[in-house]
Amino acid sequence: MVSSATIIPSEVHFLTNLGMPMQSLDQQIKDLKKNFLSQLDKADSQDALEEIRITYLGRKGKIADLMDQLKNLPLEEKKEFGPQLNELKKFCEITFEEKKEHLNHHRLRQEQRKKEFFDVTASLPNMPQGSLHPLTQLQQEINDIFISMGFEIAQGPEVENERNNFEALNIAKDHPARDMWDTLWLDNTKNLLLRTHTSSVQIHQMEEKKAPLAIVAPGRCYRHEATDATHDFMFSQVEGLFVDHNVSLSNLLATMREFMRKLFAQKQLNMRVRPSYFPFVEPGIEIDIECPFCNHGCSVCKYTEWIEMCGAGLVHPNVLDFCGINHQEYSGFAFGFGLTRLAMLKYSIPDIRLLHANNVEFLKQF
Ligand code: FA5
Repeated sequence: MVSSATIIPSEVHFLTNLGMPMQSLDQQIKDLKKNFLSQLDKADSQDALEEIRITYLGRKGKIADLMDQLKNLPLEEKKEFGPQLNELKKFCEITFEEKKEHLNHHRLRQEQRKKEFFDVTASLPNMPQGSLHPLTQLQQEINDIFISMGFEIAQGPEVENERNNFEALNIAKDHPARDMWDTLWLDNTKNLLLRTHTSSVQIHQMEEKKAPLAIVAPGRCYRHEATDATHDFMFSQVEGLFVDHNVSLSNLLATMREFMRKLFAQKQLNMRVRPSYFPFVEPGIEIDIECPFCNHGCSVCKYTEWIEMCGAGLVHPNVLDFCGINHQEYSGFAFGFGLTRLAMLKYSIPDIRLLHANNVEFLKQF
């Protein structure tokens, strides 16, 4: 039994009402703070908060109780614990107010939500929606058709060198056929240019993959040309290339026929083949299709009932050899058509320049 006369203040500061020594004040401050925070954390209503306020911060609360007991301490210890208790009180008051504000905010949000009615079945107001550019739409459609026929989609650089754009395609430096492709040169000394056709992708693909090969390469081309309703300085083409044993013109025509049938929604369009000249194919042809928009002539086909579709032919032996493919063993067909011109046909676009004019009114139609 410890009597009050034997108490050494610095060791045991308080007596219970049974005369038992209590924890040191230091420990009580720590415990109080811990319990206060833990109860505050759990409080989820204004009532629970009010209870905590009364228990800890009220006039007869735990902090007030500790303050009371401070009076009985010797001066030295008052000096030590006084500021600590003040700090504890301030800390508890601030933390309490923060929690109160947080709960208030939360309650307001809940009430707000209850008031708001969210109708998941309501239809949206007329919101402006973006869409893919018509050229992109058509390119994706064409890619899908060729993929379904077993072709791979390939790409090549738009900045090319003279070798890939001309020489490898059997168009030597002084070849008169170069006039067919008015070229935008980037750097004459390094022979850099903007590719004039996607046929340069043939060279990359054949040199890289050799034979057999079945690729389709959509992409932008550039020409040093004056523009009008059907000619642009920048336009898109789609190149096709198939190399294997015994490839013939029949394979080319069957591929083109199937492609047209799929593109123009199962319509059986007649094809017309005309001889033509491109240095990188032999023989060279041009393929026309029956106009899909009329029976007896219209403004799209310029009343001829035929529309020029693409340049094509069997890959020239010189081109195969240049790319390291033995022309005695392999043969191939190639075709190249204007994607931009096809988009004009499909969507009845009267002027090619509309396609990159960034005119929202025009683009909204697709
Ligand atoms: C060529 O570019 C050949 N490379 C096509 C080819 C590939 C032939 C494989 C044989 C084998 P051409 O210059 O005709 O050919 O262009 C092909 C298509 O590109 C044209 O039919 C046309 O649709 C489109 N085109 C050409 N110049 C322009 C232009 N300035 N603006 C818009 N489209 C164009």
